[in-house]
Amino acid sequence: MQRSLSPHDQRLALISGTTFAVHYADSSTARALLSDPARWTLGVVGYGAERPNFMPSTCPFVAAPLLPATGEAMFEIWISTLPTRPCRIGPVSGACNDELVFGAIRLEDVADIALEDAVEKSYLAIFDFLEQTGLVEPIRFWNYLTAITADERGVERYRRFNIGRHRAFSARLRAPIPPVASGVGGHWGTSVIYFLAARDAAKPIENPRQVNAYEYPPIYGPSSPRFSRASIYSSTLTRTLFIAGTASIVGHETRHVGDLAGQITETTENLRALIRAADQEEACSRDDRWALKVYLRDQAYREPVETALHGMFGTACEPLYLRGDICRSDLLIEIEAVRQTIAG
Ligand code: 3EB
Repeated sequence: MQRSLSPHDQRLALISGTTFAVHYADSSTARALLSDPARWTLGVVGYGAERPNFMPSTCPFVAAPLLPATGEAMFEIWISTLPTRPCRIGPVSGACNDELVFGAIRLEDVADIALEDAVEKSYLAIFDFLEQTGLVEPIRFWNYLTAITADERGVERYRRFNIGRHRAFSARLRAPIPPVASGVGGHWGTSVIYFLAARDAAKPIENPRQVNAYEYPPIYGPSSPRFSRASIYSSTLTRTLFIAGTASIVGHETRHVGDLAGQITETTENLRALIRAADQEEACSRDDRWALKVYLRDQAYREPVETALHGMFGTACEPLYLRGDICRSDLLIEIEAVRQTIAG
């Protein structure tokens, strides 16, 4: 059951049409968003930026180890039209309203701790945080690791990451299907995990063109990657489609190795397939608001991706372009999306 909003909160939510939204913003837009009295902040992620001085110290902030592909510092801002309150439990900090919580943790990613142990410990802390906030259904995880495909004492770091995530999910995740996630490598600062969770669970959507990642064969590592590729989260006023894992994979195999144009086409096909699958579950409206985030192994890939996305989404959508290593070294790009529709 969803809790109903107070008349005041309902009015505020209706002004913006949603109870939450994500904005990808440069510094001046971020400053304006954060000072808007009709909006509260769930959390902010900085790309190529530490906490900016215009941000109140109570505002949850985490610096991602990924740099913007444009050079200029960028911010991912999770806004709420309902009042939020900061939450901090152990090493996890964030903010919540009555239906949604944002949280982030910096990994203890140091040489004398095996990555799988740091990841398992971090996820266990996240599950503790969810229990304490009472918003126990994880909706979306972002896993940003430094040197994601590098070797760590004979085992690739992404494989170690999967082992740790698998252990924690086996112990604590209640849902049979894992939530939507991103696993991307960065080149700067500290590994982080940040997330959204809610009172009510999202409905998983899978890509008919791809093997579910949590059912990958063991050639990709001893523990399969625990994530699903899309889900629909329905809240009081909004229906949100989360899409991830659109890299150039068909079945479970990488396609178009070394061929950027081929990978872009395959990625947009994966996006389309997930949108189709979602729309079979719930009809979409014309008032959709899209937020796209693009990971590029090389910032020179930006122009052709921009052209493809322009063709698909038009000019209404301004993607956030990041330099990020997709977790298989033969994958060149990945696109994730948030689509919000006002519930009828
Ligand atoms: C893939 O589809 C590409 O490990 O959380 C995409 C999204 C990928 C999330 C994760 C990995 C993850 O297998 C990589």
